[in-house]
Amino acid sequence: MEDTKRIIVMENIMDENDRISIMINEKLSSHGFFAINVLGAPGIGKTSVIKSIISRIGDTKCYVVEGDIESDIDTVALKNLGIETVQINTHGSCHLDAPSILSSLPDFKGDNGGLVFIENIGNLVCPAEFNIGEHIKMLIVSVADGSDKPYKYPLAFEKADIIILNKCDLQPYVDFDEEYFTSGVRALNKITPIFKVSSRGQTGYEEVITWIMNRRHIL
Ligand SMILES: Nc1nc2c(ncn2[C@@H]2O[C@H](COP(=O)(O)OP(=O)(O)O)[C@@H](O)[C@H]2O)c(=O)[nH]1
Ligand SMILES: [Mg+2]
Repeated sequence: MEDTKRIIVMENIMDENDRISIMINEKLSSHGFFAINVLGAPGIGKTSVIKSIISRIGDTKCYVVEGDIESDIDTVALKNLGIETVQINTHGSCHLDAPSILSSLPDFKGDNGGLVFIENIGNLVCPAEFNIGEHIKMLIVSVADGSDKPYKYPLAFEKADIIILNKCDLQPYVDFDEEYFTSGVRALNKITPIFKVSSRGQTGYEEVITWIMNRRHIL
């Protein structure tokens, strides 16, 4: 009996989250903004990838919403680069949800469209379960963290619209089995592109930018 009640409550929370997520998505789209939900484990390079993309995106207006359990370290670093950034601290919660994004969005006054990056909490599990108004989910993984992640955390790989394989500069020094990794991804997700980059060496980003800009114009 207790178990049954728990499932119903969870469904209601998800329904409410999805309702707000649709509202956010409509607001973003009506202002010409394309939102990217950036997912990945702690330290995988989410902030580094966001910085690398924004530094190459030219005149396109960009905002970042930074999700962290505590601290504003990434927000301070992004603001120091001149990037407009809003901090959300969840104080323990392992994912961002739609209500927290709704109350943190800029008003977009005077903007003529652009990109919103939402850096989710560092975690490969819960953030994949919650829509937060995004147009696409970008999953960041790294060669330094093992090739078994698609097998262990399938939902994140199933839901990703784009996968960035970061820290490729470290590939000669780690035993990353690329074939095993790719087979694991393809068993879950036949179409999502996998882009190999190094945020340290700033390699591989041209293809990522082209893909994002094309996708932005399709949606
Ligand atoms: N060698 C190497 N280090 C990287 C790369 N990308 C990020 N890092 C380092 O990984 C650490 C975590 O990066 P960060 O972007 O803060 O990860 P986040 O916690 O996912 O946002 C930092 O010390 C970065 O300098 C990369 O492509 N190569
Ligand atoms: Mg970060």
